[in-house]
Amino acid sequence: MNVLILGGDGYLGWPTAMRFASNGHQVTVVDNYLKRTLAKQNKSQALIPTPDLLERARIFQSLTNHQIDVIIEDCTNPTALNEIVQRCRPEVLIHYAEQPSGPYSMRGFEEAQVTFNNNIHTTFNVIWSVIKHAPDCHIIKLGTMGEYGTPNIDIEEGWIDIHHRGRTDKFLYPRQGATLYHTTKIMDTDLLWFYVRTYGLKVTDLMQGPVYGLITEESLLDDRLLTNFHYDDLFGTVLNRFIVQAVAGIPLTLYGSGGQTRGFLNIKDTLQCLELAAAQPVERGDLRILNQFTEQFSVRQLAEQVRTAARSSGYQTEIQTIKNPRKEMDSHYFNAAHQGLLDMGLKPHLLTTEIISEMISVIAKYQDRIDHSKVMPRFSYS
Ligand code: USQ
Repeated sequence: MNVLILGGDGYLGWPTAMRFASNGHQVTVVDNYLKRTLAKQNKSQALIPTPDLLERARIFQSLTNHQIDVIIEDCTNPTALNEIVQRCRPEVLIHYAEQPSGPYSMRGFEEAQVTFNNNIHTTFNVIWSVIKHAPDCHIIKLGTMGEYGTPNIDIEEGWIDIHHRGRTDKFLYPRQGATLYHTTKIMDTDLLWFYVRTYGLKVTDLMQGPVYGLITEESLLDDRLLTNFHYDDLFGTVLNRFIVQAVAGIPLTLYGSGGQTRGFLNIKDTLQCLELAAAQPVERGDLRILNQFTEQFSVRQLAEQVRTAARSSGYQTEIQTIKNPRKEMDSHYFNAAHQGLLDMGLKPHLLTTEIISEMISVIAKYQDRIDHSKVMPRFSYS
């Protein structure tokens, strides 16, 4: 397949590019280094030094003979994106090119504006470039479980039947994000659904939970192929943060009561999900929504699991409850369906002491680079 990956420099984009190239697909990645730039501006650089995309593609090719074409471009520029899609004529377009941090999007006007402009304009441009130049292309869009929020009822997989005054219809499941970032993802889904209905696009929207991990089959070839791994308060996801904290001897930062429950998955399973979605495309005029996680935990359960694993690896880890810097429910009902990807063939890598210990051993190699000043929340909007 001819696969175009937008956001190919990111935490998920680069491992996805390597996986699709390893599987023999023709892969082009596009990125404008927005995340690297924001991370630098916010003193939130990744733990592991990662060469730029051109260099990583060169290293990957020298080790595997698989080519990844790199384009440095801003997807909010419609002319540029149009040209790329016209030239590549992708059969699959994977859209990761978004500002991915909830806390960053809540920091102030400028951060909100960057998030809003980047995410909404990129999705809009993706839609129009596909309509114009590759109408049969399957768009795979990374959404988030946070689009649903934490409602006091079961979360379905994208859709819900509503019975009202004796009549029934099917609608998008109600959504309510807890940050502007999550809200932009809701707006993306609305845009995609509108254009699927009116122009017959082919779209899979993946509602992904927080991802953890950094090891993939391809990263094992060379540490320079490891992903951009963040552990700071803005760009680090919770389990990745806890593991870095354990290695650095910092008590695990449990926000509030720690009852926040989410659906989590290993980065290895993100790659599997993308492979499955691409191999099983939808028909024109279909919006398929899949809930992309493998198991749900409260953050307190996660902290306890990390503490146990870290202690077995010789780290004297403690858990510290701190005032929640975010505005979110930290004690709530959460029960989300996630059968779709399992039915498509997903074989989950569940969270075990071994998986945490494996992560600890990679992170320990870089422990001198852990900057303690980036770990505690640097601002609050609660
Ligand atoms: N949390 C802590 N301690 C920490 C960091 C986080 O208790 O040190 C808590 C947060 O308060 C939150 C939960 O852990 O309740 C998850 O936080 P997170 O930073 O791992 O995840 P979140 O901000 O929701 O965003 C991440 C990704 C985002 C993705 C989302 C999926 O950054 O791109 O869309 O996970 S989901 O959470 O399902 O919306």
